[in-house]
Amino acid sequence: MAINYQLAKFVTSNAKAEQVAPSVRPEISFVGRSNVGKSSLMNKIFRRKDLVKVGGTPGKTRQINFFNVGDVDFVDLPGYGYAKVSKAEMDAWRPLIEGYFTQDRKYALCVLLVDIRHDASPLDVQMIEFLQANEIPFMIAFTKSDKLGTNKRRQQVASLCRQLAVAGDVVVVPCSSHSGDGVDDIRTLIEDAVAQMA
Ligand SMILES: Nc1nc2c(ncn2[C@@H]2O[C@H](COP(=O)(O)OP(=O)(O)OP(=O)(O)O)[C@@H](O)[C@H]2O)c(=O)[nH]1
Ligand SMILES: [Mg+2]
Repeated sequence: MAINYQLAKFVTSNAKAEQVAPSVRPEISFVGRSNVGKSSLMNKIFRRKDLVKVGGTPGKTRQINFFNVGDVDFVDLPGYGYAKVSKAEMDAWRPLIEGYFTQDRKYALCVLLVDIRHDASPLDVQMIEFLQANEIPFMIAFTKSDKLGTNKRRQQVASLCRQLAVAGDVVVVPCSSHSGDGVDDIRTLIEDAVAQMA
């Protein structure tokens, strides 16, 4: 099913998981470390410059932000693991993300983002375990691929798959919101996931 991204619009921000409205359409969510490029990838997928707020300062997205695109909802979740904030702020993401993923919702696909340049963090591993334990369908997007050459990119994908202990059936896509690398593949995976829910 093709998604008409021209329809993309902001719906609402929720500061608490309990405030989130019941789910009525398939949802595509974006989760990952602070500054990994979640909001940028959403804009790229939507073919919009700044519908989703992109941060110069990590920790920009601190709420659950909902966007609607016709028959599909998109969810920008707060980034985790940004150390240069207070302890209270540092852990603020946990009840939001865990609260969001343990509701009775139409989880079509979670896009878990990991920076292709860096080692995976223990929180990335925990997030994968959490998604698997809750039976949330997910894929992994290795972001900022424009920052590496072809060989290094391939090496990092292999290395990160080992670090994250991803099984063979988990789809991984190197991508870049700057060059557009991998973005069409992610759009196709989203459309397939939505079609599966019908
Ligand atoms: N080179 C490069 N930079 C990127 C890419 N995607 C995002 N960035 C940059 O990375 C920074 C963070 O991007 P965001 O999209 O705000 O990241 P986020 O994951 O939404 O961050 P939080 O909301 O803080 O969790 C910005 O300065 C972006 O311009 C990419 O594909 N390539
Ligand atoms: Mg963001």
